[in-house]
Order: sequence, then structure tokens, then C-alpha cells
Amino acid sequence: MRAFYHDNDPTIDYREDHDSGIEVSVKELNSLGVLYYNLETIAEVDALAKERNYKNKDQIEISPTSFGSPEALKEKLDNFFAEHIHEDEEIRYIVDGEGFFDVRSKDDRWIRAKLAKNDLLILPAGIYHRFTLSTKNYIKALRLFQDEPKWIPLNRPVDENSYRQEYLKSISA
Ligand code: KMT
Ligand code: NI
Repeated sequence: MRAFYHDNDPTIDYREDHDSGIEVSVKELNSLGVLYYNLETIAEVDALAKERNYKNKDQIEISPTSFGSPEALKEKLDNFFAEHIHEDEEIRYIVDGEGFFDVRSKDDRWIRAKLAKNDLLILPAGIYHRFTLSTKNYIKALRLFQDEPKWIPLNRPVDENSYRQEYLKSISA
């Protein structure tokens, strides 16, 4: 995993790294409520899941042939890349491939976490974020959840949302 400020260059394909060269530490991610782990085995993932009361998991694979048609794939990718929040934690463990999770800094800039195999990221409920594939066009990831999958994206702006409000409170403490 490498985290850095996004360069915000609209002339470069969005699947490129967009690395501004300004690195972001795990400590800085933690101050946004974002947790990062590097786990070698599924047993370690299962242990973490148990600790956080996650009872279920599924696997998502995204490649140019996923989701049936190119149109269906594009719709999925567009949804992932639209800035949004969830009312639940978003936990992703990368099994293979790579991808970018972008989260908003306290001053509303994009911080990009480039995740590859064995990286696990936890995004707290209420944080504005988005996801994209890299130019490798391939990721296989585990998604963990407590009961029913509740990953309905609520697109920005949802500033009045109570989970958003709670999140802002949690990072200002
Ligand atoms: C999300 O909610 O943004 C996603 O699930 C992205 C795909 S997980 C690799
Ligand atoms: Ni999301």
C-alpha cells in the first residue's frame, strides 16, 4: 500500500496513479478513521473479522469481462467512482490485482490509497470516498459485513446524513 495526495490532473486517464509525490502516512489515514493492515493469510482476515463482529464475507472480482456486458461493467465502475458515503464500515481485503481507494482529507482533498495483494483497508461509515481500478484493470477482493450487506452508496452531497455527522464528530475529537 502506498498512500499519497491525488494530483487532480484531469488530462490523465483516471486509472493512472495520479501520484502528486506527497506521501500520506498510515498515521494520517488513522486520523481520518481509516485503518490499514497487511495480512498474509485468510486466517488473519477471519480473526480480524471476528474481532470486529463481522459474520459474513463475499468475494468481488472486477475485470473487463465482469458483470456480463461492457455497459454493465461501466455502470458499476461509474458508481464506484462517484463520490459517496455508506452508513456502515467498508472493509476490503485484496486477494489479487490492485485498485485505488480515494478518501477525503480533513481539508477536502483526495488522498489515494493504492492497494495490492494482502492489503486490507477499513473505511469508517460516513467518510466521503470512491474506488477505481488501475490500468491493470483487475482486482479480486473480499468484502466483509456484519449481517446483511448494507453497502448502498449515498452520493455526495449528503452532509446532513446522521452517519456523516457522526463521522465528522469522531474525527474532530
Ligand atoms: C465500493 O464500495 O466502492 C466497492 O466495493 C469497490 C469495489 S471493491 C474492490
Ligand atoms: Ni464505497
